[in-house]
Amino acid sequence: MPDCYIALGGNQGPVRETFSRALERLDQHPEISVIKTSDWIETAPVGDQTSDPFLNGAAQLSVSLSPESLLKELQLLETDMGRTREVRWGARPLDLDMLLYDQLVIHTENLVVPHPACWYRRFVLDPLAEIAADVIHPEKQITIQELRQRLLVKPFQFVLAGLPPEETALLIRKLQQLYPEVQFSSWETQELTGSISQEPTLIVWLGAPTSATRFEDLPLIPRLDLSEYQKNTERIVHVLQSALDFR
Ligand code: A4P
Ligand code: MG
Repeated sequence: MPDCYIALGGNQGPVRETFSRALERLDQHPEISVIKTSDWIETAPVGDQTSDPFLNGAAQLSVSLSPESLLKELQLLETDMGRTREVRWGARPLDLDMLLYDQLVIHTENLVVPHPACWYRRFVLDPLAEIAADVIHPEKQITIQELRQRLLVKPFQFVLAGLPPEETALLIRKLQQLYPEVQFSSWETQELTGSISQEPTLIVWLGAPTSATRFEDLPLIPRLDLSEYQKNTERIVHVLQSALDFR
């Protein structure tokens, strides 16, 4: 039966109890077995929609449902545990994200697998690495343990790509003030001066229409397409915050 990994998150109500109830419910489903669970870790909230700390964890499931049917089950369970969806990224008793489904790569309107943020978020990778250290991420082609280890290398090298030089410089100045310990640079400038000394931890591609760099030209492992959020500094800050740590 296919092996699937899910992330559990929540920051409203008795979250530990909600996690236990949710896992019990999943295990009772005739087409789902809960194989393994991680420890639950307390994490600082990423994003400004809520200020309460989260509990995060991961679980391994063995399922005979299709990915789409499993997503429906997860969403039904979120709703049954009191989840409403007025505010995206708002406080929630339970968030269930599908991280991996065997080695499948799915990009449909309702479902993206592997979960697009699972490879750079510490609050996802830390619990996932406990139960799936040697599992390969089918898009990045390295293991979960290796994805986590990459984020621990200091200094954290955060590279911006795909914006005009003056916009990149402005953005770097803003970000540097918020995160003095991070090394920021521009992909395009580094290429010109040949100053790439260490592999970037993350390369965020912001894809301006005039961009000389195409997303596909960037190295597979650290590249992240944030072109959807081009002018949204907040979104870039969230990515960085979630990649740095979870305290
Ligand atoms: N969707 C697509 N792919 C998937 C997938 N692989 N798994 C679609 C689950 N859902 C998937 O999700 C929005 C839509 O994503 C769904 O309709 C589904 O069709 P949602 O769960 O309704 O909304 P959301 O969770 O508010 O949004 P999203 O983008 O999933 O938020 P995130 O990325 O889960 O972030 N801070 C800490 N410390 N810990 C957290 O767990 N979580 C968030 C939410 C913010 N800050 C956090 C945490
Ligand atoms: Mg979610």
